[in-house]
This record gives sequence, structure tokens and C-alpha cells, in this order.
Amino acid sequence: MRTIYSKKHILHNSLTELSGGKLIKPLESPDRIKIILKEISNRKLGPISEPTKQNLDVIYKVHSKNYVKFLETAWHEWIKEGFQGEAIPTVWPSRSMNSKIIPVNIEGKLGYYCLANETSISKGTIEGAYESVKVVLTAADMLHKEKSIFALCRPPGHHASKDQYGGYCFFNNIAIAAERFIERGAKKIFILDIDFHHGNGTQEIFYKRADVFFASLHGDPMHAFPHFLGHADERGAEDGVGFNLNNPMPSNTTYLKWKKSLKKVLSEAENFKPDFLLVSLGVDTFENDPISFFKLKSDDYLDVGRIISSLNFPTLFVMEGGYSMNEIGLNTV
Ligand code: OKP
Ligand code: ZN
Repeated sequence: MRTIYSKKHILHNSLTELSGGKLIKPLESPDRIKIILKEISNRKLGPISEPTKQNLDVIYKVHSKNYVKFLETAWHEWIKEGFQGEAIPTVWPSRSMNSKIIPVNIEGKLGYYCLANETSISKGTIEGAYESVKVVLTAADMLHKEKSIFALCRPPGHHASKDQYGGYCFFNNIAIAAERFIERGAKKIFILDIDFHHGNGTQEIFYKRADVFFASLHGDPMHAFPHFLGHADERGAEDGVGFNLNNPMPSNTTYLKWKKSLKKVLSEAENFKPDFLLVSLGVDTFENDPISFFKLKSDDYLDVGRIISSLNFPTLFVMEGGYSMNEIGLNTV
């Protein structure tokens, strides 16, 4: 399987993540991708190539103009204000206030465009985020030549909504790839999100649509990030009713139980008959992941790969989460 990878992911290299009331070194680090890449080349998974030149206008099929503008200017405006640390919001348009007005001041704008503030914005964040989009678009363009392809994206994307960042995500890479396939003539896309966390951004982006099916297996949001979306009764709206499927699962879910959910979801994919299968691949379902509560083991990922492969859909794998540095390479490959 071919891998697309950009060494420029390193441009996004924040020093801080707000965690448990402390500023820690971000779990979503450049090292993650370094380790995965090394394992891909050691294990000879296939060729590794850099992204090609891409027209990025397709981003606007997913994200609003004002949101992209905000991402492009946030760091500069933060610095101009004289702040010393990385950009982290402190105030939100919460339920008791007016959430429709976009403030002019950068602190107000951060609150407006941010959905979770563990994710700091720093000097090269936007440039790194654009590289991740280039990676996924290059992979999408090359898929017709292969049965499956791997977009080794960083930063990840599935928490980014139409106009909000957070959960380590800025642009929704997989949603942008789905729009690229549709631009090129695809009629139906099935997105399977197997990251431990619910892909709230991807769900929101396609919630009212019947041409992009979103299905997710994840930690129950009553107990796991992102907490405010991902329940089983969220089945889509308007044209999209029936094209959103959530499988929240409890703490200590083992592969045996997880696999049952996977099979259920994949039978939906077979009924749907998509032109392309897009997989939000997180390996934070692993038993030793530092921020998750499922119990998958390294060998289980081989079985997951076999099951997905047996469907015979042209498949684009897109990297999302996974934070156990010892096994992230092995589990991903
Ligand atoms: C991104 B991806 C746990 C806090 C979790 C953010 C998690 C983002 C996950 N105590 N904070 O889906 O892997
Ligand atoms: Zn995750």
C-alpha cells in the first residue's frame, strides 16, 4: 500500500496542551508521525511519496470562508496583542450568552472558532494544517491507481467542524477528501471512523446529506471526549436521515465486542454500495493508549485490516489519533 506523507507536518509544533489544569507537551506530537513512517519503511508496506501540487479551493466545500481566514490570521493577531504564550481561548459564546456574534478581538474570536481548548495555536500551525490537507488530497487523487492508499495526515482532522477547531484538529482532512471524490464524479462516499473518539466534525459536516454516509465506533461521549456529540440516537437530519450511524461503547470494550460493532457498521456500508470507502484511522483504541479506554491489542489491528480489505471497496485510509508511542507504528502498519 502506498503512503502519502509530508515532512512539513513539523511546521505545526505547539509546545503546549492544556491538560488537567497544566500546560503539558502535546500528545499529538511530530514524533507520532516519525515513528509511523519508520515502521512503514522498516516493514516495507509500500512506496512513500510527498504530496503533489494541489488546488486547495475544495477546502471551502467543507469549511466557511471566515473560519479559514481566522485560522490564517489567528497567530499573527495573538502576537500583535502582545501575548507571550501560545494561543488558547478562555471565553466562549456559551448557552447563557449570544453565540451568533463574531467578536473582533482575538480572544473573542478564539472562543468563537474553538470547540475544545487543549489545542494551542502557534507559529506554524496553519501551514502544518494545510500540509495535512495536501497529503489527503494527493492520496485521494492517486487512489484510482491502487486498491487502497494511506494518507499519513498530521495534524488530524475528524474533530474539525465547518467552522471550529479543537481536539488537535484544524481542517477536516477526510471530509475534504470526500468532497474531492465528489468533485471528480463520485456519487456515494462511506466514511468509517474507527478512531477511539467520536468524529464530531465529520458528522456535523455531512449530517444533512445522503451522499456521504458517516459511521463511527467510539468511546461513549457521556464518558469520553468530545462529550457533546456521538450518541446512538443521532441518525442524521433532513436528506441525511439514516445516513449517520454512531456506535458508542463503554469503558474496557474488548476487540470481540468492538468487532461486532464493526461488522454491523460494515453491513451498512455493503447496503450503501459506496464508490469509495474512507477510513478515519485512529489507533487510540489500543489497550495502552494514554487517553482512551478500549482494550484492543496489536494483533487485533491486523484483523481489522483484513476485514476492511475483504469488502473490496477502493479505500482511503486517513490518519487520525493514537498516542501510545511504543506501539503507534506497529498498530498503524
Ligand atoms: C483527538 B483524536 C482526555 C482529554 C482528551 C482531547 C482528545 C483529542 C483526541 N482527558 N482531549 O480523536 O485522537
Ligand atoms: Zn482519537
